[in-house]
Amino acid sequence: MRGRKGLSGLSGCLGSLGLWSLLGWLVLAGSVVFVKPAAAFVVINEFLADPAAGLAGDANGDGVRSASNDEFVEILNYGSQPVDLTGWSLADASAVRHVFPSDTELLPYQYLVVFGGGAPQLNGVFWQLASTGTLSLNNTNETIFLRDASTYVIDQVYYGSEGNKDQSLTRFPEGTSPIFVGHKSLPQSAGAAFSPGTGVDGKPLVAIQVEPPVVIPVEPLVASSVEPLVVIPVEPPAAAAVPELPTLLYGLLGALGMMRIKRQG
Ligand SMILES: [Ca+2]
Ligand SMILES: [Ca+2]
Ligand SMILES: [Ca+2]
Repeated sequence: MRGRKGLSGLSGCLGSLGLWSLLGWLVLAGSVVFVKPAAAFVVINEFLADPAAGLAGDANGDGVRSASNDEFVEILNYGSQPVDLTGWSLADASAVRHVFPSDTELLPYQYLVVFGGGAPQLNGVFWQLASTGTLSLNNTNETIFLRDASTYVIDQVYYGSEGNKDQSLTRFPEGTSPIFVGHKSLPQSAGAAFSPGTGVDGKPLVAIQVEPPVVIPVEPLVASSVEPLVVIPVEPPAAAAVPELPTLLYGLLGALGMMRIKRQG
C-alpha cells in the first residue's frame, strides 16, 4: 500500500551506488554513531523508532497511536536525477522489512516515507507501508539498511539510546549531514517530533536552483563587402620609332657613298 506515487518512467540509474558504500566512513558525533556511504544520492534522511505515547506519537496521521505502525523511515533523493527504487529494500539488523514495489520512482529532492503500518493521512506526502507489515525498529541499538535491487548497501544508520526519545532522528542539513540529531532540537522544527515525508519545517525540500548557462547569441557572420579590384589600364609600351624603309635605304646608300669617297681619297 502506498500514497502519492512518484512519476513513473525513467529507470534507475544508480545501481552502482552500492560500490560507494565500500567508501563508507564512521563518524562519532555526540552519541549518534552511524555509517554513511561517501557520495550516495539516496539517503536515509529521518527515522522514528520510538513514537511518543498518545496522539503525540501518531506520525502517520491516522488518528491512532501505534508503537509499530507509526514507526517510519524517510528516504530522500538528494541527487539531480530520478531514481527507480523498484526492488530496493529497507531492513533492520534482523531482516528485510520493506521491498519497494515496481514503479517506485523518487524524483530529485523528493522524500518517500515508509511507515510500519496503519492508514496514513498525510496530504501531499509520498508514502508506502512496510511490505512485511512492520518495520520492527528497536528503540535502542538498531541498524537500518537501505539496499538497492542488487542488495548493495546504499545507506545505513546505526543508533543507540538516541532512538528512544519520543522523537525522530534526522539529518540536518537534510540529505547531506553526516550526523543525525533529535528532530525537536532543531529550531526549524518548531518543536515538532517528526516530519515524515517533508523537510524538518514541514515543507518540501527546496531544490538547489542551478542557473542555466547563459547563452550568448552569436551574430551571423556578415560577409565584408570587398571592393572590386580597380584595374589600372596599362599603356602598351611605346614601340621604338622604326625608321621607314626609304629612310633606311637612303641612310645605307649614304654610308656606302662615304666609304667610296674615303677609298678614293
Ligand atoms: Ca520501536
Ligand atoms: Ca498512527
Ligand atoms: Ca522529514
